[in-house]
Amino acid sequence: KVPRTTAHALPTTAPGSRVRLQGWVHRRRELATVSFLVLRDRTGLAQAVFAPGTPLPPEETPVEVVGTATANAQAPGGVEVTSPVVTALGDPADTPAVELWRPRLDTGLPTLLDHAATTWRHPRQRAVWELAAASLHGFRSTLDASGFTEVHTPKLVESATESGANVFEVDYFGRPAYLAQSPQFYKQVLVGVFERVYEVGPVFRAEPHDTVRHLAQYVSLDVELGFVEDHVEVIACLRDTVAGMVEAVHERAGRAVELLGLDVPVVPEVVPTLHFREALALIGAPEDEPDLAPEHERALGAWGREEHGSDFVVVHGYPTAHRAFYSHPDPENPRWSRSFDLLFRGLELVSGAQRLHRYDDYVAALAARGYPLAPYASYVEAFRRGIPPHGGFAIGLERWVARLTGAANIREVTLFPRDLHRLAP
Ligand code: AMO
Repeated sequence: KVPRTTAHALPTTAPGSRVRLQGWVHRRRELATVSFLVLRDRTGLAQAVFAPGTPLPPEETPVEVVGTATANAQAPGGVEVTSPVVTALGDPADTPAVELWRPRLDTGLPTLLDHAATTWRHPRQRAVWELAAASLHGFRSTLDASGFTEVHTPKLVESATESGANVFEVDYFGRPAYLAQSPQFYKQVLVGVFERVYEVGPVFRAEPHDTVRHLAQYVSLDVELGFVEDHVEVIACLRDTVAGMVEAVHERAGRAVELLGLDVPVVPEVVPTLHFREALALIGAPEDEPDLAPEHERALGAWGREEHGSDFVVVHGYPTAHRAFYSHPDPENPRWSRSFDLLFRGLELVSGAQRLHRYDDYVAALAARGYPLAPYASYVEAFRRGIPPHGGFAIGLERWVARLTGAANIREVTLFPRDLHRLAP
């Protein structure tokens, strides 16, 4: 059998040698004197030249092309396939779905999502997933290099971690269970086993509102580390992790960056950081504001850019009463917590905190919020088994990619988004 090659490798093939390529019919061009078939595979585009009138499969049909590598300055990469034989390897793609994204990706988002099986083949769209994959590689390799262990925790759980409001209930062998909103409890408990852990996995939020930044299922990049002094150490770990993600985007997704014309951010050595109180004062919001609203985040993003040339801003010290019960209060002034958010280009990308780590503090924190202890029993019990001071954070992968690419809607950078209205494809 003729050895298989790829579009990327074709230009390095010795002229005159026999080649075999597999991919999709990207373009057919039928002229009076010659027909061209541009084949697309995972590595790029390659051109095959046919005698006029040769029947060619419709665009987007998976095909095999066998022929002779021949130099031609006009072909992509300077080499094309001549005397080719083309064989369809699957059913031809149905024309209407394909036409949705040809020649431009200018169809409405719901239609693009309805036909994700073909619309996501667009090179610009595939570039988006390459950015996500490269970022994940950077996330993992940075943490691996710092002694973290990757873990996987259950997604079917017995209690809500991030307040009960937006949790999906499921039937678990006749009793109620929930889809995990976060690996929060497990990652904390596992600090007691591994000291440093991270998890990449889906989390579920029954978000009742239609917004451009919320999904009902997203990929959470969770980190937790033990033996920390305070949240400042956790923020330093976050800074290095995001810097590692950026580095991997340059190293592994350079083609995607170029194709999309992206302005990849630089993560400053020291990210501009404000206490929650300072942040409110800076943007002129009332002192008793419980949280930052989206317009506050945008204003802080603009401040970071204008005053510090940074796409990133850390806000720490959110009011204890309005953060998750596991957040560690500031020992100097317990009204504020040792929690933080990282804003990226004016949008919350990360939440994190130093956590409580003593059993009695958990019992008190739950009681202070009027939560019953029972649903949290197995989690809270773990703090009687020797959990050191610790903290961590979670990065929303889709939010990261949305901000990186400038996508107006998080669904544009989610392969198969789940939201209030969408459960298929
Ligand atoms: P939080 O709930 O703030 O924190 O989530 C962390 C990050 O996840 C992303 N995110 C979302 N992305 C898409 N759709 C959603 N519905 C959505 N909700 C959140 C955001 C957000 O910053 N357990 C804590 C983390 C921790 O303290 O370690 C938590 O889950 O980018």
